[in-house]
Amino acid sequence: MIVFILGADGYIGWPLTRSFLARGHEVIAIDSYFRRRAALELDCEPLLPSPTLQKRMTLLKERTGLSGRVYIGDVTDPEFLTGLCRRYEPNVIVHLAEQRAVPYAMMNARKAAFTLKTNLLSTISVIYAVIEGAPTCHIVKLGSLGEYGTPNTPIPEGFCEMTIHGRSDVFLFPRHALDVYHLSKVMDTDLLFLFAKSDGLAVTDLMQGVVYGVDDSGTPPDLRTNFQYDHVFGTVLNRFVAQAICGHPLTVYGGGGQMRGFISLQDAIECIYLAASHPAGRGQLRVYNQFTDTFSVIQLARKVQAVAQGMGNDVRIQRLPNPRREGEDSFYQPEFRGLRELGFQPRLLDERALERMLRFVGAYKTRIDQRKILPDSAEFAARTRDGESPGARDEVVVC
Ligand code: USQ
Repeated sequence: MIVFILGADGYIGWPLTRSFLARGHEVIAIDSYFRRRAALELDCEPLLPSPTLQKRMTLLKERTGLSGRVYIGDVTDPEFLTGLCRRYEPNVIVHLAEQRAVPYAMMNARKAAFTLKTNLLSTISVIYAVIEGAPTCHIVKLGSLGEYGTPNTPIPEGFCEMTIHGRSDVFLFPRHALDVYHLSKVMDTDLLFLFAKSDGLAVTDLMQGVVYGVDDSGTPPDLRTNFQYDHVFGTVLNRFVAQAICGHPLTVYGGGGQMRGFISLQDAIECIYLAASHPAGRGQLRVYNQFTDTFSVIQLARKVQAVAQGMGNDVRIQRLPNPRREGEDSFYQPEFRGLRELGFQPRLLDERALERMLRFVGAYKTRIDQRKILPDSAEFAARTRDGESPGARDEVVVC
């Protein structure tokens, strides 16, 4: 297959690029370096220094003989992407090139607008690039489980049948995004659904849970993907692991009853690969939920605490005022069938997986900068509903 990976410099994008290349596909790796620049601007640089995408591709070729083409450019520019589609006629476009951090989108109006603009314009640009440059290309789009919110019903994979006054039809399952980032993903899905119907596009929208994990499967250090533990780009489990290693209390927001789906980096790559190699039909928006486990945040913190303590670390858990508006202690039951039917075999988050992460991050302990774990008190207070700062509530240590 000829595969475009948009967002190839990212946490998922780079190992996904390696994975497609290793399986013999032709890869065009595209990135704008937005996350690199934003991390620099916000002083939230990742744990591992990573060479540029161009440099990593060169290193990969030197070490393994595998090689893909790299383009640095902005995929919200339709001419850029359409030009590349006409030139290479890809079979698949994997679209990961979005602003993906909830805290970033919550920082201020400019960043909220940037998130909406980047995510929607990149999606419409992908749609037109396919229509004008590669009409049979399958679009694989990274959506988010958070598009659904936490309804008090099981969450089907994208669609549900409704009967109103005795008449039935199939609809996109109602989405209840609770923040601007997730709302941008809802609107992405609506755009893709529209053009699947109107222009016969083949689309897979992957409703992915929170991704965790490290690039530890024998990858040389300068070819590893990044690992963020900071308060903007770090996702919760990666953050807890870094916190356990450096002796910072695990930062549970609110009561910790927020439920989420989780998936490891390796499994996320496997799922994207499976979806890409089993295309959706023309005119079809196919939706898969993509996660392997569900936990509440406090359950996750307790798991990390137990395993890290077993490895000799002293780990406390701290409840902080929640800087987000999100439901706690909700019913949460997303369905997970489609990817299994394609042959996916999930690896669950068990003690061994946590131990591996802790060991990997532990090797970089001296690089963890504790100042990046939380925003300063004023910024934190500005983000919480009632203006509480981390110091404003007595520290609660739960065991
Ligand atoms: N949380 C804490 N403490 C922390 C960080 C997070 O309690 O130090 C909580 C948050 O309040 C939230 C949960 O952990 O309830 C997950 O937060 P997160 O930052 O790990 O993940 P989230 O903001 O939900 O977004 C991430 C990715 C996003 C992806 C999404 C999948 O950044 O790109 O779409 O996971 S999902 O959450 O299933 O929608």
